[in-house]
Amino acid sequence: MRNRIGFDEAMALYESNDLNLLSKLALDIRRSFNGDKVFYNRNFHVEPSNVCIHRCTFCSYRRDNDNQPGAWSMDIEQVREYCREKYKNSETEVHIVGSVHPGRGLQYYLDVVEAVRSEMPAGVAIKAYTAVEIDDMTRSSGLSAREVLIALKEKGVELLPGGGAEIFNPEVRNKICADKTDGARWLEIHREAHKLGMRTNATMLFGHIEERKHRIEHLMSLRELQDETGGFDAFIPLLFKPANNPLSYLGELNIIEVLKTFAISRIVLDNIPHIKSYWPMLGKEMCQLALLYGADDMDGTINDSTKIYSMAGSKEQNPQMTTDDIARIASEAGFTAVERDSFYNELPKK
Ligand code: V47
Repeated sequence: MRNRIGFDEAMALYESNDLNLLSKLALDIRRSFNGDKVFYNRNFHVEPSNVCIHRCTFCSYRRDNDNQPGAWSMDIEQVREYCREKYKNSETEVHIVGSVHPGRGLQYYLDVVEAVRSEMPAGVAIKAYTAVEIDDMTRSSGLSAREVLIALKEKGVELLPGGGAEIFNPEVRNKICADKTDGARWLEIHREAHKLGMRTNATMLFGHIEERKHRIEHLMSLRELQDETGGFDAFIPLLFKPANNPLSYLGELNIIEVLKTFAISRIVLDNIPHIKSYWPMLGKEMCQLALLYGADDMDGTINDSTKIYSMAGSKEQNPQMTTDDIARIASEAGFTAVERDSFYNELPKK
C-alpha cells in the first residue's frame, strides 16, 4: 500500500520550488498507473445553448437570454444537423455540455441525448451533462438525482463529464458561483451515478480567487469519494481563463503554479487512474508540459466544437487536433500516444 499524502504534506510540497522533484514524484505515480502511455480519444462536443440561469463570475460563455448578442440555443433538429456536420466516421465519443437554460426542462435534455444517439452509430459513447445540469433537471422535474440519472441512462448517456465542481469550499464557491449546486450536492450526484455503474470525471477550476489550501481540500474530497465508490476515471485541473468575464481583473495564473497544481493533483489523487491535460483550455504547449507533471490523458480531437475556452481567451480559438498532432505532442515529451474509447479501453491503431 502506497503511503498516502496528507493535507500538511501537500501544502509543504506546494511550497517547494524544486520542480524537478515535483515532476519526478508525479511521473512515478503516473507510470505506476499508465506506464509511458498518453491517452486520447476522437471526439466532438455538442453545446446546445449558452443561455444560463447561473451567474458564475468565471464564465465568459453564458448569456442571460436568447436575445443577447452572442447567445445561441439549438432546437432538436439543429442538434441533429450539428452531429451530422461534426461526425467524421471515426469519433468514439460525443461530449454534451452547455448551460442551464431558463426555458428548458428534463424533457429537452433527454431529447438532445436521444437525437445524438440516433444520429451516431452504435458504439459511439455519449458523455453528458454536468452534476450542475443534472441538479437543475431534478428541480424542474421533481425527480430525484437517481431518477434523472436513470432516465438519462435509458436514453443513452453512458458517462458524466466532470464539470461544475469548480472549488468545493463554500466560502470560495459563494463568491464565484453562489447560486448553483454546492460542493456536497455535486459529490452526491456523482456518488449516485457511480452506484448506477456510470463512470464519471471530476474537475477543479483553479487560478482565480481560491488558495492552495482550497485546492488540496477539493482534491481530498474527491479522493474520499473515490475510496468509497471507485467511479472516477479522470481528474481534470481546469485553469481559469480570464478574458471576457467578471473575474478578468485577476489575470492568468503563472505557469509554475499551474505545473505544481498538476503534480500535486497527481500525487494526492492516488486512487484516480487518469489526470487529463485539457489542451483546448491550456493551449498545446502547456498541455505538453503538463504531461511531465503527472497528466496522462489529452482528451480528444475536438473538431472545433467547444467554445467555453475560446470565449474565455484560450490560445486555441478553433480547437482541433489530428491524431498525428496528438502523437507528436506525446512523443516529444517522451511518451507514446494511445487511442482509447470513453472507458479507457485501448483501441487498435488505425
Ligand atoms: O464547470 C468555465 C469550466 C467547466 C471557464 O469530463 C472555465 O472530460 C476555465 O465539464 N476558464 C465545464 N474554465 C467543462 C467540463 C469539462 C471540460 C473538459 C473535460 C471534461 C471531461 C469536462 O468549464 C465548468 C467550469 O469549471 N469553465 N469557464 C473559464 N473562464
